[in-house]
Amino acid sequence: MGLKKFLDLGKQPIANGFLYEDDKSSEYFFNLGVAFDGDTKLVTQTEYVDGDLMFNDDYVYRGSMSKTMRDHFYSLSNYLKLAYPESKVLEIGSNDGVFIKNFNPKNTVAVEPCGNFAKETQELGYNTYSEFWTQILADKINMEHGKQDIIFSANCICHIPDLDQTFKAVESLLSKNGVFIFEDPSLAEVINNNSYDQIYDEHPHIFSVIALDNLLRRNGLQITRVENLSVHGGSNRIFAKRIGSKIDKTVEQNKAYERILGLDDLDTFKRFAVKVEQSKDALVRLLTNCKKQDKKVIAYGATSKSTTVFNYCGIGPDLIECITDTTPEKQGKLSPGMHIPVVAPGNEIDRSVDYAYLGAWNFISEIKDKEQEFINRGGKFISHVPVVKFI
Ligand code: DWN
Repeated sequence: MGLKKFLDLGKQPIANGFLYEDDKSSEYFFNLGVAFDGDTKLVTQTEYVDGDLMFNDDYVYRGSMSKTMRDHFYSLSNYLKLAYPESKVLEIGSNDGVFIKNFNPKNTVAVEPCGNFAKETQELGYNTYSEFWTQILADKINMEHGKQDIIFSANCICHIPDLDQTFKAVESLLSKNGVFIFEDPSLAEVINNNSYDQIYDEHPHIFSVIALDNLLRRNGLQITRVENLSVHGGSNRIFAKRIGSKIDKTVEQNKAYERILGLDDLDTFKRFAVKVEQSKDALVRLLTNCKKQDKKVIAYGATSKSTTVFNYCGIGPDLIECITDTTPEKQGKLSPGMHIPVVAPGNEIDRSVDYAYLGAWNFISEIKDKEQEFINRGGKFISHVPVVKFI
């Protein structure tokens, strides 16, 4: 059956390519098409962006910027230390160390292609390889540090175009009873929430458990457990081991649920594409009405996700005045493609703001807790997930 394109999100920039005024003329764009592979059931992009354009020494996304994610990785680390004591731990895509910092550097290896973040963990004493994950790197780590008992990766495996090479390299570096644990956004939740904004250059694939098991199995691994997580709008934590290991019931439960949703069927994605277009129309209509009523609208969280939404919907500074974001590396720059100014948030949302579009809708509880004053004075959030609405 091969690859069938079902969605066109148009011309898109590098999702984390925040830029200065002077850089506008050299901004890079690509066509964001999304397809279904009838053979493996993988949802993937029609064109992959070169890794060096996205993950380099200027990378700006810091995993440690939200309390939700700091807590998430802290509790996972505690669990892993108890469940797999004395293990050698390798992390693929260690970012600013938000996960690996919970471990003793002695028994860890970190892999992070973005040099700015690799330097941070290296300086803290963690063996950090500032390279992309490849078989060559896995062989080098094997020579220098030996086989690994836990290979962990959060929000990174779905960033890598070549999954066969990725999984083969993992399999080659795992110790005999080693476990590969990785978490990424769940395709089931993307379909349930109409969260098409999970798709951008850095996410060449959105994984179902069905597709992952097909891909892992042809590379000597199989899924042994699946945990459904609430983070990042709904993610799956996949536990994989060598073929022949014990499989628990969560694997078949998740696959059965995905079959009910139709994640193994192209028609499901064709229906999703129609809903995505309806979401775009509704969001533009709502923001245009706000503008007509002279309301001040900002965005909250200069996310990769909002890059997809703003560029797909054609939302620029005429509809959204600015974006607030806590990440120092994004502040003072313009958002990719649509060039909305990114500013540092004050202690609370400015009193002149009527509405705040939630670029970081995945952190809604944390944000609501912080922004009680805005809510109490009648300020409203806007989200397109799962449907366009005021909150
Ligand atoms: O996989 C990826 C995920 C995990 O993170 C990457 N490819 C890139 C990135 O995607 P994102 O930018 O959509 O992620 P977040 O975690 O939704 O980004 C939240 C943004 O919002 C950060 O820039 C921090 C900011 N923020 C804020 O300004 N105030 C977040 C919170 C909670 C806040 O209160």
